[in-house]
Amino acid sequence: MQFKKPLALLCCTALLSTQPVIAAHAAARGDLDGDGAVTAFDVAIAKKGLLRGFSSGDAEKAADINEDGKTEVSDMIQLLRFVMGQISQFEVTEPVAPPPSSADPTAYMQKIRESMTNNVPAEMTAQTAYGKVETISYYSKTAEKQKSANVLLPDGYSTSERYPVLYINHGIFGDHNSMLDEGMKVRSLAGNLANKGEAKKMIIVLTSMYTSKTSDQCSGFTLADTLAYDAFLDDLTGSLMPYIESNYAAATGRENTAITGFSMGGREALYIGVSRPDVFGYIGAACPAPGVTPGKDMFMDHPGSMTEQEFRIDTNLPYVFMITGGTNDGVVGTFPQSYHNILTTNGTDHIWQEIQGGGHDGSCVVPHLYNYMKAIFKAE
Ligand code: FER
Repeated sequence: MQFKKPLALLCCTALLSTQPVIAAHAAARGDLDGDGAVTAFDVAIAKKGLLRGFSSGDAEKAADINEDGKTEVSDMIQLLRFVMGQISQFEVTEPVAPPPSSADPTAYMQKIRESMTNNVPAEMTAQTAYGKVETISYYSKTAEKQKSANVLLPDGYSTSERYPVLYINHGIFGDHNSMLDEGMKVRSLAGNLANKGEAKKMIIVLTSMYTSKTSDQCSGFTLADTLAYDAFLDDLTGSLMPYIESNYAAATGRENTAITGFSMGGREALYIGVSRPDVFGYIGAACPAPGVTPGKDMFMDHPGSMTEQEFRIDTNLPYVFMITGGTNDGVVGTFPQSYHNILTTNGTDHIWQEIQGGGHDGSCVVPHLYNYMKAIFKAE
């Protein structure tokens, strides 16, 4: 791909000056001082920025001449050659995909299993003013309308870095705000774990799963509503993920993409993860609700989004596949354990975490997220 000067500007350049000029707008490439022109002054600022850091995000962005998300000496060389008239366009470098991980999921999962705990240290759930929440609106091709999500950016978020992405799904009747509830500790855990260097800095996307052309919210425990939640598979992979990857400094690929959720959100994390192990290298679920496979409970008959035989992963094994269930869950009962049993029967390696006395709430979600966030994006 090449950066082209607008034709009109090219003419002006030729007529009025020998100095290369590009259109003036915020953070135009090469125009580090924002004066509307690319000159030797910009080269000087780039040099200083590379040596001692850039004074503003706009200048740093403008210094990324090849648009690969990093500012390096190679950018300055292109800038210098442009100012000297040796080149008339900036060459753009397509970001290089990270090499596929050679990690062995079975070995990695065993390591995680051995280091897990159900007792989350108190300092890890202490409230912290970590990161920044941005509410986004994206166009869902599946629902044919705008949908919302919350994006939690880590402290010190910078567009010159790339962060792995964890998608977290809410419970039934919830939305993108539900998992910001203090009882779930998403923000505090992510902050404390990152601050202590125990988890990777990551972008966390709190989703709003319900995906329907005709309805905006779940009406109850009905088959139509569960299908609208299942339609999130298409919405997430076809609309939300592309939005996140083109609007945030997101690392891509299954090694950098994780999903989990609570209850209905856990059910969808399982359904989505098992359906698309090529997209999600890390799969989790806390207190997953029934319905991925056929089953019946006090709420409804579930025909199953897939058969028990299909609830397996044979290729593209996840590096972490973690299911958490409490022994005192009055809403989903022993369904989390039944997913564990089906995976065992099907020979799909996974971690089963049972919380003694754990209920349908933070008592399971917090230990799940604590162990999961520590484990994800680290298999190598
Ligand atoms: C069900 C039991 C529980 C069900 C959903 C749930 C749609 C979800 C509970 C939650 O999200 O808290 O049979 O069917």
